[in-house]
Amino acid sequence: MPEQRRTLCNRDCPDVCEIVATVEDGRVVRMQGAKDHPYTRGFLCHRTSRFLETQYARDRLTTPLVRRGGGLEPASWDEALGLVARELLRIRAESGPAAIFHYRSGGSLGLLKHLSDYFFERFGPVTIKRGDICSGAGDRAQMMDFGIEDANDLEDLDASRTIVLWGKNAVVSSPHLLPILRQKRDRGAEVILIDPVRHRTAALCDRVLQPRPGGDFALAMAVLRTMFARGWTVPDARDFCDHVDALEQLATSRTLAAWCAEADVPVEAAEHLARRFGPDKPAAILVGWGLGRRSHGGATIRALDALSAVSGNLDIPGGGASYYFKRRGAFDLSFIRGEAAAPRTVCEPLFGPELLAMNDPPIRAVWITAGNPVAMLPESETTVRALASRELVVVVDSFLTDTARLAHVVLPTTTLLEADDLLGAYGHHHIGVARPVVAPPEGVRSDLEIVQALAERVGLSDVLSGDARAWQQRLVDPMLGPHGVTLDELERAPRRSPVAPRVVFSGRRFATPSGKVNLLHEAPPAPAPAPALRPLWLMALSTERSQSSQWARPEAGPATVTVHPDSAAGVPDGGLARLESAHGSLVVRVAHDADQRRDVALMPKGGHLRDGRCPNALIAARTTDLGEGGALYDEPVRLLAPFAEPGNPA
Ligand SMILES: Nc1nc2c(c(=O)[nH]1)N[C@H]1C(S)=C(S)[C@@H](COP(=O)(O)OP(=O)(O)OC[C@H]3O[C@@H](n4cnc5c(=O)[nH]c(N)nc54)[C@H](O)[C@@H]3O)O[C@H]1N2
Ligand SMILES: Nc1nc2c(c(=O)[nH]1)N[C@H]1C(S)=C(S)[C@@H](COP(=O)(O)OP(=O)(O)OC[C@H]3O[C@@H](n4cnc5c(=O)[nH]c(N)nc54)[C@H](O)[C@@H]3O)O[C@H]1N2
Ligand code: SF4
Ligand SMILES: [Mo]
Repeated sequence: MPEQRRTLCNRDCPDVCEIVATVEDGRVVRMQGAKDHPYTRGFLCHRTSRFLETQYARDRLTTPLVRRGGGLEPASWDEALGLVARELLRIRAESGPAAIFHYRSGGSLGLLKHLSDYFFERFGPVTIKRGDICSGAGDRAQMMDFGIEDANDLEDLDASRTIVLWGKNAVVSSPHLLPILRQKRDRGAEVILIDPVRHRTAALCDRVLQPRPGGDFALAMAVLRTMFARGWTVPDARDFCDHVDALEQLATSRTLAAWCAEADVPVEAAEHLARRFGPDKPAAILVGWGLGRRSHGGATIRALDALSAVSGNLDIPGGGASYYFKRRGAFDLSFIRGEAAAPRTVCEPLFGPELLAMNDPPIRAVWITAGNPVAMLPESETTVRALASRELVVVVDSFLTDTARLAHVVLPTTTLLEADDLLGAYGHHHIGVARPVVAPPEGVRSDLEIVQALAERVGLSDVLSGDARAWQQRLVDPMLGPHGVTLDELERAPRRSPVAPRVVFSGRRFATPSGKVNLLHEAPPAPAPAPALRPLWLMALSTERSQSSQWARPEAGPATVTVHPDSAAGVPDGGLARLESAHGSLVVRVAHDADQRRDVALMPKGGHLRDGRCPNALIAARTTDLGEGGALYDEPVRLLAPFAEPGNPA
């Protein structure tokens, strides 16, 4: 008899959907979105709709692998974990725990994944990562400005007259926002997209601006200048913001035309925005994640925060500068000290270069879980060199990724259909429990079971004892207990977090040292045009076909690079070319798109290095101005006909 079982999607995605899985004879035969979940609304995205091919893929790992001679060979758990425990104990004894690096990324957003951090903190504390490849700049920007980072309820958009998608491709990266946007638009809200890239989300917007990449700071200043000039900022801004005068000075230090030229948008567009944030408020900014991934991404997001604040939109219903829903806010993780305890940290976007350079002691062992740094962090070849030269690399994953291929030990783990975990979303305020809808295949263990088995072998079994449910209880009770919310209740159905605000800054309370918004008042350098030699900015962006490096279906052949026809270096639509940066080159297939800017080359993120499809093979490791994020979209590239390269006939 087929049976329907529910769980939550644990992928690194703002939506955290509720999945209804149909299970027959212990096998999932169908996945659908829950109809009664307020955000899932009965549908799943492209990548997760096709997840069963991944779940039952022939190349899924179901046994540990250990490197013998040159290759990775199947081994028992006892052998694999015995080896890892011995080596970790030896390295810790010889060089101290700082010689061990624990790296965890966002393969699963389950809260219990933090227990891997906890184990290594108790075993060490060991070296951990700092900064954040994804959102480091934006996180830091909002913390500086507001002292906390959280977002208004999506329902609060009911009150918005304008919704600005500032650098956000909802169709691809957050599809469950679409029904909400459509509904608000039907009710009269104007939806404005500001993105250098023309993408499918544009079809759903009333206005689309395509500024210069990194031109958003200038655009925000153009809007602010107009608002100051017309008296559209709120008169009591000084009561709740520091540095209003300095911000006004900055915004008025250049003409409207000059700011707009720097942003590469028409003056009329800036004036329209000023009106929407001023007399026509409320205007909500849904701040995307992409615009922060630039050298001055922190300053850009601070400029949007400032615009929201002095225009009087930040603290009112229908306003806000919403970037990140505080997904961990409902759970107690205070027993993990993280950076406060770590002897040393590795900056995530500089993973490869820092690993190679670290001394005293050098990093000798790396444990990687829920991440694929070779494919997803910049400078893939440096990451490869860094990992290939360590004594011990352990990777916990379900597949033999570009990273796992370099490991000495690979430990097979559970998928999203097998997860037993807690989840909060970074795109809405619902929280809940992911329940395994099927048991993992024989030979596969959860991250928790893996670190527990390791803990037993290194004399720390008491530290991690307790099953998944006991740990869930431990994370839930301290925070939700006082609100009368229990784990049992969360198991029955996801619900809105009782600790989430509806309008974060209503009451104008800020957690900054002065209690006021800390307005930015200095300009970063203007975005430079791409150099003449390599005139295109490489933007490797989310595609609906993959979750970062996890593809719904494996893709073969050269990756597609989309450019304006005038920027194709004479390569015809559909033709092959070489895409070259200062770091390397890839053979790609060129697609023409006359709707794109002439200064960008677009490519899907997440391509695999071994298939020659990895954009990070071309991208230098560099950080953002704030928060040690990855400045991933600031790499200049050019297209060359492939036969232009000697020894490489097309
Ligand atoms: N299908 C799919 N969905 C995903 C993911 C995936 O890999 N595939 N990844 C997930 C992850 S890891 C995350 S962090 C989230 C968010 O995933 P992101 O990929 O960050 O999603 P968006 O913020 O929607 O898209 C980034 C947008 O920022 C724009 N952008 C880049 N530079 C600039 C700029 O200078 N100015 C402006 N205005 N815009 C700019 C890009 O053109 C792009 O449209 O979504 C998740 N959702
Ligand atoms: N050039 C370029 N690079 C980028 C980006 C970009 O836009 N352009 N985007 C960046 C962003 S936003 C992000 S968030 C990062 C993402 O970078 P990563 O987090 O490294 O991305 P994934 O490819 O999703 O890797 C996650 C791995 O976790 C595994 N996994 C899934 N579930 C589990 C689990 O429960 N346990 C364990 N142990 N493993 C699991 C998956 O099989 C997968 O191999 O990449 C960044 N890299
Ligand atoms: S990846 Fe995102 S949109 Fe897709 S099912 Fe999971 S939570 Fe929903
Ligand atoms: Mo991300």
